[in-house]
Order: sequence, then structure tokens, then C-alpha cells
Amino acid sequence: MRPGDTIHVVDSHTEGMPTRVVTRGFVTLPGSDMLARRAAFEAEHDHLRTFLMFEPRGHAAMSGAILQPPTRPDADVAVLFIEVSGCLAMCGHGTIGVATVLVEERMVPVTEPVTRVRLEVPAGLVIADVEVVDGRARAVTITNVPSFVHATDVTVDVPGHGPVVIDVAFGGNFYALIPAERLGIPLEPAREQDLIRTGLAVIAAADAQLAPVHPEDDRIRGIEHLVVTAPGDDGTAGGGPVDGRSATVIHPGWIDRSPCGTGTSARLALLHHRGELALDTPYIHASFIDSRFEGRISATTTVGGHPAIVPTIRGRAWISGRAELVLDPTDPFPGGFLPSLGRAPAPAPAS
Ligand code: PYC
Repeated sequence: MRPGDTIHVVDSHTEGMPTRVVTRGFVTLPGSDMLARRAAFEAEHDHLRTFLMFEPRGHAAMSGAILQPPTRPDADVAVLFIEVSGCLAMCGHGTIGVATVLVEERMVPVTEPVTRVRLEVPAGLVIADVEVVDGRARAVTITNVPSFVHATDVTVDVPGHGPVVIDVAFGGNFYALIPAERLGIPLEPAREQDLIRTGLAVIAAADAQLAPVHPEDDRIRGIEHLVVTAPGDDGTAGGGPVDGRSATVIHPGWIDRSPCGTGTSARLALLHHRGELALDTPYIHASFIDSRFEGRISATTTVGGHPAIVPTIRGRAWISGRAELVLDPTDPFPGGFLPSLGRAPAPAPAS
């Protein structure tokens, strides 16, 4: 971002988790697919990510998406997911936010009762079926990329915590999964900082010791997320019964406010692997703030010769604002800052 540039964004949130969608004002990235474009973005444009995600324009749990023309003929729109942590291969809440914005801003042809949008993301092709009533997006069901279990019951040595047993599954990103009971921290908002601190230590240990690589594309690798799981309950707190609860801790230090679409997909793959969830059975997954996604396994498949599932995730998003972001030449924080994550103000790129 340079003085004189104007970036158009539509802000939304998916079950409490923001997606700032860049709709205009950014170049088409070079690259023959979205993973190549992600690499080009990281090399040349990362200052735009910090401009959009960090304070004072964003915050420590900010998330976003940059729209691009697709590189493949079976997609309508391509999406690059950006966050405070970097660029993701896939983001479930972000896809639901993007599909809602595309429909409500009339950026795709809209049909009722369902508008289908085919989205090219770095991890592959994701289909979004948007339920439309009177021109408004009421809910979105995404059919995610195939998801699979990478490892079960592995012991990792977590400095300061000792050995812990985790599972690792892929749901668009690689996830470590661990029951909250085993971590010894309840899924209560008041324990947010404890979950983040211990969760980050588990993520670092899991990544260092397991270093998973996607069997069909080695540009997708590594663990930066931990799903801390808890069982379902009858929802006496108010939102109705749930099949499972979770808090997804994300590098470098925040918790997803939504039930995390890719984390839910990883959890569905693990449940199926253990024989605990059959095909086409709804699984209500509640977030840290008690917002919900409905997950389902729509089919089984293989990835690199290994058993995998095709997950669908249904959730809701709401547009919360439209803005033109500009950079004043005298603004001392062109790259933003995040004191809570130890990120000092970034220098401006050379003009
Ligand atoms: O919903 O997949 C998701 C997600 C990933 C990181 C934050 N949310």
C-alpha cells in the first residue's frame, strides 16, 4: 500500500469471526495457480496484509480475503486468504464471508433460492452454495477440499508442559487436535490467555516434531493451528444442543471466534477415522464464543492414496461495513503494528 492507492473493502463476520474482503484496488498476482500467487504475494505484497490486518486498521484476531480472477476454468472467483498470522491455504469462515459478500454486493449472478459460487483457493476448489432470500444471503454451505487424518495418538514433547498426546488432521490447513481435558484448561473465555500460551507451545512442538506435508502438493505444509476439543452437551446455556465444542488456537496468538471451518473439517476427518461419525450426519460444532457451524461428511475419497472425506460446513455471515482505505503520506504506521503479538510498527516499502 502506497500513498495515493485506494483499496475497497467489504467487512463481514462469519459467526463472530471477521473477514475483510478486498473487492477492488489490488493488482492481479502473477502465478499459474493460487499457491504460486500466494508465494508472489508473500514475496512482494506482505505490507498490504499488515496494512489491512494489523492495528490501527485491524486487530489481533483480524482476518481477510483478497479477490482475484481465477486461474482455472472451473472457478468463478479466486481468493487469497490473509490474516494477522500470514496467508492460509484455506479458510472456512473466510469462504463463507466471501460468498456472502459476492452475493449481497451482486458481484456474481444471483439466483434464488440457492446461488452456487465456485471458489479457487490455494488448497483447491471450494464450492459455496449460498441460500438467498429476497436478495440476502441467509446461510452458506461450503464443500471443502478433501480432508484426512495425518497421525493419531502421537506424543510430542512440549517445553514447559511435558509430553502430550495429540492427533493431526488436514482440513484445508494442517491441525493438531487435543481434548481440553488432556491439556488441563477448560474452554472458557476467561481462560483465553492460558489456552493461547499453552496452545502455541503445543503447535510449535507438533510442527517441529511432525512437520506434515500435503501428499499431493508439498507447498502445503506445517502446523500453525490447534483445535482444543470438548464433547457435546445439551446446550442449557442457551444456544441448543451441540455435538462438540472447540477453541482453535492460531499462530501467532489468537483464538478463532467462529468454530473454524477448516478446523471443523479436520475434526470431522478424525471422527470418521475413529468410526464416530457416519456419512451425511449433521455435526453441530460450537466455537469459543458459542457460535455454531453445521458440519457433515458428504462423501469419502482419497488423497495421495490415503482415505479422506469431503466435508461440508454450513454457517452464516453478515456484512458489517464498506470502506475505501487510503494511506496518508504522513501516516507513521503504513504497515500497522500489533503490540499484543510483539509486532513493532513495520517500515514503509520503498516507493
Ligand atoms: O474458518 O477455516 C477457518 C479459519 C482458519 C483460520 C481462522 N478461521
